[in-house]
Amino acid sequence: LPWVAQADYSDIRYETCDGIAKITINRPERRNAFRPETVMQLIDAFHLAHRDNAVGAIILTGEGPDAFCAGGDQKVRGDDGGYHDESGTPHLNVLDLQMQIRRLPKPVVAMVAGYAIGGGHVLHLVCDLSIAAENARFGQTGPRVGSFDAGLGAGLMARTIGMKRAKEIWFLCRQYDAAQALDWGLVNTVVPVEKLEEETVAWCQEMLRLSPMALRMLKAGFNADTDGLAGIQELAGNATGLFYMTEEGREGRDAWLERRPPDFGKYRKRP
Ligand code: 2NE
Repeated sequence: LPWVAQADYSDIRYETCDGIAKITINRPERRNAFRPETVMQLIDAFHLAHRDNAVGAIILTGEGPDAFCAGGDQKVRGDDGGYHDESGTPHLNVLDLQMQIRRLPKPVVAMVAGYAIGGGHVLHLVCDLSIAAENARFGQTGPRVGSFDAGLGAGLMARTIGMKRAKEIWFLCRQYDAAQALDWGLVNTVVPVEKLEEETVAWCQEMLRLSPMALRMLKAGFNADTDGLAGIQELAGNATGLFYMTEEGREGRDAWLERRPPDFGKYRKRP
């Protein structure tokens, strides 16, 4: 697609075209590992895609054929409980990014070539769909490099592929190829690397032809139990939005504005 750059970032690219936003982690010299600045820029770009009425589907990917993302940048990991940004402040905020992807009411598709490892593997996991190239390799390394994601990284993985497989991935820190990932239901499809973007865009275009409200409600519904009350809140907020579009919902507002008692008696008590 003729992508159009929409913002200027150091660590990522944010582009749009025909209703699709593409967010690319652009640190190929570090296998697209993220540092605090990368995560802040990703949060900013996802916010742009969220707010853009013209965007109906979002692709998350990494620059180049070698890596989707190799997780947290171990070269800026400090001794004081975080990854250091350029000012020396320890933080990472990648868990905020994970939740942002889940709460964002539009489908997010991971487009994975090469390594999706560590925190990078969790990023593809939290996306709604994952399209993998034949050269994709998946895995966690936390227990080897002195880290872990016992939140969505563990729990959502178990819900996605089953408890035994999720424990194997985390407890053994092996790498898995694209065929294995497909067999386990960790990705939706596998295509040759040169077809990866074409296929991912085709999936996005297929979703763009469907009802955005239906997709929004379904995404909130799929996430609701895993996200607990916050997940129900997302689903409930969408339901309130739909209720506001009904005559019954408007009657309450209008009655209050007109300083009269509301007349809800005229609305059906549906079976
Ligand atoms: C990804 C992998 C398997 C690729 O291997 P290979 O052989 O293709 O490349 P190589 O030579 O290892 O890496 C290429 C360059 O990228 C850097 C490397 O250091 C190297 O640069 P030079 O040293 O030659 O200049 N690079 C790769 N990954 C990096 C990283 N994560 N941080 C900084 N630089 C990195 C192989 O590179 C690999 O195993 N990478 C490490 C994967 C890893 O352990 N990630 C962190 C997991 S912990 C995490 O992400 C996390 C979490 O557990 C909880 C919360 C938040 C984050």
